[in-house]
Amino acid sequence: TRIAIAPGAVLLRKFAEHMATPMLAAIGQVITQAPMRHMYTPGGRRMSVAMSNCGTYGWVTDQRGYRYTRTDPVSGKAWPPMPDVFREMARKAAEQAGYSDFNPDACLINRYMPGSRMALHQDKDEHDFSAPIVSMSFGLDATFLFGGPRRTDRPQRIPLGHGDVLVWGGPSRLHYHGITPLASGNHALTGDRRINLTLRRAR
Ligand code: MD3
Ligand code: FE
Repeated sequence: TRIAIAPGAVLLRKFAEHMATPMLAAIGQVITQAPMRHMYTPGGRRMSVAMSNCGTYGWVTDQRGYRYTRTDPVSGKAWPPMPDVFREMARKAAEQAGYSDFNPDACLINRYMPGSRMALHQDKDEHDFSAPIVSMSFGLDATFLFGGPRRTDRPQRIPLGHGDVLVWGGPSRLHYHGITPLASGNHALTGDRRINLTLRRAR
C-alpha cells in the first residue's frame, strides 16, 4: 500500500519485506568490511545508533563535523560497494513514489538497539536536494517522528515496521525528522535490533 504522508513523501508498507533475507545477508557482508561503530557528533556526544556505510560515499560525523567521505575513517579503505539488491530496491521504491531514475551513490546503515534514538534533525549534507531519499526498515518496529520545515513544528508519529520503505523528496526533503527510543523486543530475523538503510544521492 502507498500512503502519502506529506507533499513529496510516500510510505510503502512492506515494500521490501520479500527481499529482507537477502538484504540482511548483504548488510552482514558490508559490515564485515566496514564494522558498525558509534560515531560522535561535532559537539562530542556519542550517538546511540551504530552506523556503517556502503557505496561511493559514506556519511560520517566527528569533531570536525558532518560530511560524506570516500573512505572509512576507521580502516582508511574505500567504503564497500553498494550491493545491487539495495540499489535495485531503492530505484523501484522511488519509481513507485513518482521519482524516476533514482541513482543513489551513498547508503548509510543505521543499527538501533533498545533505547537507541535519533533526535530531530534535517538531512542537509547532500549537494543536490532535488534527488529523493529512500529509507528501508528491518527488524523491530520503531516510531518515526516527522516534523515540518522548522524544528519547532509539532511532529507526526508514524509507526515503521519490518520491510517498510519511505521515499522523501520535493517539499518534504528538508523536513525535520527523528526516531523515538527503540522499545525492546525480539524479531525473527534481527533479534533485538532495528536496521535502517538510507539511500541517498550525496554528490
Ligand atoms: C525525512 N534515519 O539516517 S529514516 C538518517 O530510521 C535518518 O534511521 C532515520 O533520519 C532512521 O538521517 C529515519 C527516514 C528519513 C530519512 C531521511 C529523511 C526521513 C526523512 C529526509 C528528509 C525528511
Ligand atoms: Fe535523517
